[in-house]
Amino acid sequence: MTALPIAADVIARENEARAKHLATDYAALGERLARRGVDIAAITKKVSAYTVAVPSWGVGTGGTRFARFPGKGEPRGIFEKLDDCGVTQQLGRATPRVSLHIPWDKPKDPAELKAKAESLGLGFDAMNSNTFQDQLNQQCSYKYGSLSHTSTQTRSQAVEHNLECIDIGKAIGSKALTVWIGDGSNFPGQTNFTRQFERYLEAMRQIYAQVPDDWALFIEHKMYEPAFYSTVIQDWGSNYLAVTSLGPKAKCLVDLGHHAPNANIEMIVARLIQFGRLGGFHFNDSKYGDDDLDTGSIDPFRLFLVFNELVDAELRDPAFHPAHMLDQSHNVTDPIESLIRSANEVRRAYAQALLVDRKALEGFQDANDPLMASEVLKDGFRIDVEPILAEARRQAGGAIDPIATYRASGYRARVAEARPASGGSGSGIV
Ligand code: LRH
Ligand code: MN
Ligand code: MN
Repeated sequence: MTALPIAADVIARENEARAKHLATDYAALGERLARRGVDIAAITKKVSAYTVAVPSWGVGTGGTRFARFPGKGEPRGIFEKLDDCGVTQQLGRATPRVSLHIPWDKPKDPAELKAKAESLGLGFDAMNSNTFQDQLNQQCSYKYGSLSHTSTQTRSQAVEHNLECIDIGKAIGSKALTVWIGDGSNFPGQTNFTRQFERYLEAMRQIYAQVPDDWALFIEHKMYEPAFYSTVIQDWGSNYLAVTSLGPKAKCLVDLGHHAPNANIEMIVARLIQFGRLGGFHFNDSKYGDDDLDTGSIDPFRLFLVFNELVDAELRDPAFHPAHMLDQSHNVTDPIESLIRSANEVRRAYAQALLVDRKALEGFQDANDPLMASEVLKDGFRIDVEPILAEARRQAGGAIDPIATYRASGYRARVAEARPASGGSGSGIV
């Protein structure tokens, strides 16, 4: 068993400096919540159990199509990416699983990869296939599409790639495959919408047939990019049509950044839940498009509203467990810090949603009292739940202030010595 990346005494020292203030703040919040009949320990327990997966590609500095400005000590391969994910989990205690992207993370030996992850206290989340790029020595190009391509040979190649992702996933203990394709068109008339969607569905049926019974097949929609006129699975409507025509293992995946700026995402979430087709999330935040900014950094209220729907659903059906993952691109921050902070934002939204007085809310909704219904909902959002989040980390062996502790640990400087700088120009999300 390899040692965890951050020395235990650094965490202990940093926690000691903050423990007294946390205890005071936690007790004060506990008292405030008790007045409303809420047991803070029960909320803390729920928050502790609430985890979110991190994307392997999130630990490298991202980029735009204009440039990429790499940070120091960037991971050079999946093993180093796992080390960085190990730091995120060790300090934040909210991210115990990693989601792989193939072929970016294709392991030579899946068993070795699994052992490495286990040594860091990590497991694997959904597998992500990639038919939106051409790889070196690839036989057919995806320039004009992949699963919906006009050529049978290209579609077969894309299907085979997805089947390979399932095989790798089986070997490392994953339980889901996420398919996002960039297929679409750039010009009206370039493609026939109907025939293109038929080809996509036919290819997806071949993949679906090979999805193990205890797995889920997530389909991710995205409004545009790289195709700028039309995209095959452009919104939750096409996504819903696809999953319902495939079968019960297929579910819709909602990436928060993949909608038009004013779309009512929380309502989309509610609809998909109601009809049993919400599979999971890619959390991030955005201002203009698929900006992939840190979760909760632009519009934390919207994140809260999404969680309001999730908590509502959880109360109706305790077996409701959609998949949660961060999917964001870190261009100007240390990715480890962004991931820790973003996972905390997800937990914050969850805790705030748990604090909404649902009985009162329902009463005001039924009485057609919009002002009070809105007040009751916002009341959950206004509560500063940070002491709950910090206490959940502390109880789990993490850091009370994970970012300060990360900085104090000197991890980035240490890996910067061991990992030479990677290339800076060009575009890319990894
Ligand atoms: C597409 C996307 C999708 C990919 C990831 C790298 O924009 O959100 O989830 O797999 O980016
Ligand atoms: Mn995504
Ligand atoms: Mn995206």
